[in-house]
Amino acid sequence: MSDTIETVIGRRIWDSRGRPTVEVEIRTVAGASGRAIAPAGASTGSGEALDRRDGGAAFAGLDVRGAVSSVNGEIRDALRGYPVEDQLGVDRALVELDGTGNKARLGGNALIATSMALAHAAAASAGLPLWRHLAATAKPGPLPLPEIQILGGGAHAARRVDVQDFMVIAVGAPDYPTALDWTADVYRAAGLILADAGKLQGVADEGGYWPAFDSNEEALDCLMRAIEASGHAPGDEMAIALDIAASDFGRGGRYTLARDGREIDSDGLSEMLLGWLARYPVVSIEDPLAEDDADAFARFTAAAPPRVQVVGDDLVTTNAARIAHCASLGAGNTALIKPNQIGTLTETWEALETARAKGWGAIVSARSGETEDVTIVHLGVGWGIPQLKVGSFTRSERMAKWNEGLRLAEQVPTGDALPERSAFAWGDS
Ligand code: 2PG
Ligand code: MG
Repeated sequence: MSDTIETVIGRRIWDSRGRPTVEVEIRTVAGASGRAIAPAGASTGSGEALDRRDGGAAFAGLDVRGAVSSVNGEIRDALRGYPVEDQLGVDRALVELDGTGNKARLGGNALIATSMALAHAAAASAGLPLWRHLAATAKPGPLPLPEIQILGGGAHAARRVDVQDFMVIAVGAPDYPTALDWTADVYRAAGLILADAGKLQGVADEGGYWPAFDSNEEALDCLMRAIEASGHAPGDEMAIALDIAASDFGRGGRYTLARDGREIDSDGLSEMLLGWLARYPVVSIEDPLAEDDADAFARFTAAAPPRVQVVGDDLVTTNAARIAHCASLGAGNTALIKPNQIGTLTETWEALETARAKGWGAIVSARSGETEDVTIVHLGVGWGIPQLKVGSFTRSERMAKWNEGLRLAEQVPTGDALPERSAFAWGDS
């Protein structure tokens, strides 16, 4: 007989920005339990499931007592007695119980923590690691290729530079541990370069250096110098990835570049970014245009060199219908997959499957507000998602995830191997 949900416990805990967040623990009748924590974005897309906050004076209105009460009330009452392995049924029940289009009533944070906790509880009940339990619906992949932040800007660093994430991808690394080793080299080199130049301001929300630069290009040049100083060949071994997060500084086809002190239109922004793609070894660029600028996004995708993957984050918000729509426009060729953008694991899976059916690449991603929760690493491995984006190479909420990958490498049949080149939406770099 199958194991069933005995109880659901909501708990108010704290994230990496020192803000309250929702943890959910699910216990089964047979004595298994699973736990998961909702992350939180800062540069959120308008199509995301609502991260429900209390408002009011406490913690700048960001408390989550309402969402936690919903878990300990309505959600607990609705889920008691469900078979623990019925992820689809439970996720459907959660969506119906909420009853809104964007999970606003119960809260996307309450729902995703519950949905992920169920997967953990089901894995525990079956005596399996989470990645193996998830792999029931997919071929467990190799370890995903890390995309790691070196410099942080945009909404994560008080807009010191416009671009949000300056990252590296160890495209030439033979395996997952080596990709981390090489990134550690670049991270260290960047720190020394910034300190020498007197340009180190602190660390941004995801742990990347927060540089005191006066232009986006200065940040790109610093990243290039760090790659060179690390001894890993720019382009062949260590490539650049950018998250422009353009929805944060543009709307209605107008973009304000705070650091460069000018306003430009969609074509102007595209031209500037295409110039960077021509001058620097970039293989991935995320949200180059704003979420309300899908036609320009499509023109940019067509104009970008074939070696560059064009990633939709705010544009598609882990939403199968939005991914299908953007694919039909040719806006982007890779989906960022963030479970809390959509609110349940089942809908996250649907977004991934839609991306795959459309021939898109996929990157599973953390948020800028994170915790010790490592569920997304198991999703990456269990569902065979070829890339993983977690933030920088410092701070425990980030390292917990990179380190979980090292542990999973000991368990998966493919060991520490990385995906074949054909798994990426970029060509030869
Ligand atoms: C993004 C994420 C992670 P946030 O834009 O891709 O870098 O940021 O969680 O703030 O949306
Ligand atoms: Mg993004």
